[in-house]
Amino acid sequence: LTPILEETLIKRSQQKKRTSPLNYKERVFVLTKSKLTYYELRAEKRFKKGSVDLQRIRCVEIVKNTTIIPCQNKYPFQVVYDAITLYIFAPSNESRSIWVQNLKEEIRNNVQIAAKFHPQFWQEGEWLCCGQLDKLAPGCEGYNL
Ligand code: 4IP
Ligand code: ZN
Repeated sequence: LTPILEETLIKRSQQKKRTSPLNYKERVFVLTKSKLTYYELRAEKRFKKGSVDLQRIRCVEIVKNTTIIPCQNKYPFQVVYDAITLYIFAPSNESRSIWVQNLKEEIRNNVQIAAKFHPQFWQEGEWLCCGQLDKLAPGCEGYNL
């Protein structure tokens, strides 16, 4: 499948387990018609680290940042799927806009688009936007595709 977009971005660990570390990794992100996949680049070779089926995505939106971002890229956006929020950091506002725009376009016809989302980060056990302490707490702002 020909890629729609391809760029080196930074991602925050998704912390799928309670014990998962919080860290930031540079990854090559590739968007196709069916998947968002990220690879580690080592010795000029790509190693697949993860992939999200576009059909499972419920929300893609920029993150309104109110804190210091501890990685080089300062333009965050979020990809919400299943019960997980994947935070990705773009190097510029323009790059972020392109990713958000293209992802939104590809998920347009998804059945499970969110009605609400969290506009700020989940950090240190709370949603910075609304102060809710449950990672699965319903979104606090209306979502528009
Ligand atoms: C890993 O930390 C990486 O950040 C993984 O990212 C991440 O997986 C892991 O989170 C996290 O534990 P270490 O490299 O220090 O082990 P990547 O896959 O890009 O290398 P995700 O799920 O974010 O891809 P958990 O929650 O999956 O363990
Ligand atoms: Zn919130």
